[in-house]
Amino acid sequence: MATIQANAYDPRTLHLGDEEYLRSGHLACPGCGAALGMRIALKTLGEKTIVVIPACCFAVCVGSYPFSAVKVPVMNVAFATAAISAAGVRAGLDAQGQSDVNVLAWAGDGGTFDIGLQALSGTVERNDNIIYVCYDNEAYMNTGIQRSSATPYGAWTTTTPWPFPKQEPKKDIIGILAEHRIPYAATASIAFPEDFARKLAKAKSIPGTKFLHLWVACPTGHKSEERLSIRIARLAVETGIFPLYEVEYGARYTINWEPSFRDVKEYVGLQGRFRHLTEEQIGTIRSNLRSEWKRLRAKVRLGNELEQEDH
Ligand SMILES: Cc1ncc(C[n+]2csc(CCOP(=O)(O)OP(=O)(O)O)c2C)c(N)n1
Ligand SMILES: [Mg+2]
Repeated sequence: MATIQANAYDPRTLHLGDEEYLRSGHLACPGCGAALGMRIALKTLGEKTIVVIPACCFAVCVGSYPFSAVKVPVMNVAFATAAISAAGVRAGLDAQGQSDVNVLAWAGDGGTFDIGLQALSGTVERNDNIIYVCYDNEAYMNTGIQRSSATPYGAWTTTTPWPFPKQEPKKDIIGILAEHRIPYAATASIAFPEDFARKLAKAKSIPGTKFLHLWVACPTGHKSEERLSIRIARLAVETGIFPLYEVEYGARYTINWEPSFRDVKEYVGLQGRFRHLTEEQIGTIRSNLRSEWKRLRAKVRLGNELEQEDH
């Protein structure tokens, strides 16, 4: 039965090994959450992995040919094509009988929520056997911090400058993918590496398309201190702004971490992109958060009901 497995994982169970697949000397900014995410992802998936990266910060982080900061093969592809390019790599590997090689699409929020969504939708609909990780820094960071549909309400970006911060809420990407009846979709955070690693390992074991939505801190774009990246990522979860949960076949929802619901002021207060927010706007974030959690808990209940009816 799909019950809430609140705070279900044990941090002591994380054994990722000593092997590093993301070398020091990569070109990520100090405090970059995506670099930490890639480090954890490759340690979990291992050397039999091919990474497909569209235009995004990470295409830069890896370095330019003939150099690479990543120890496994990397393919750089056009902005909108992460999912279908990864599916193509998968098809080639399968044709060669190399079905034990993981194909990891690693794309930003702009390349996933916006420009790559159509290709991703097609890949999920065909259920191509890839792991897709969207590292979400909540804007088009590589080209100078432009708003994406993953940018949260109230955030400053260069295209939502003060006094006109973003007015629209963040797009519910997991909801969209769940409605495709994707075998596995989950959110994850760099501040919860055990949970992220477990989800990657689970994704690896399931055939078909798997989607992970990884929240990452971005000191450059969020106007935050580099040393606070993990604290901010943790607060995104603990305030309830970024819930950790997973969905199987679009129906079975499981909340993986029950937050302490710390006040959102703690989270926004550490990021310059929210510095202009009024009390009223912070109140709007609080009430949006409450209604999002109601929706999420309703989805968990619906999943439970459907499962009980099936038995
Ligand atoms: C078709 C196309 N349009 C625009 C660009 C320019 N471009 C390169 S990276 C990027 C931003 C990507 O944003 P996101 O996917 O969120 O990744 P991030 O840079 O934040 O890591 C843009 C707009 C491009 N390379 N190709
Ligand atoms: Mg981005």
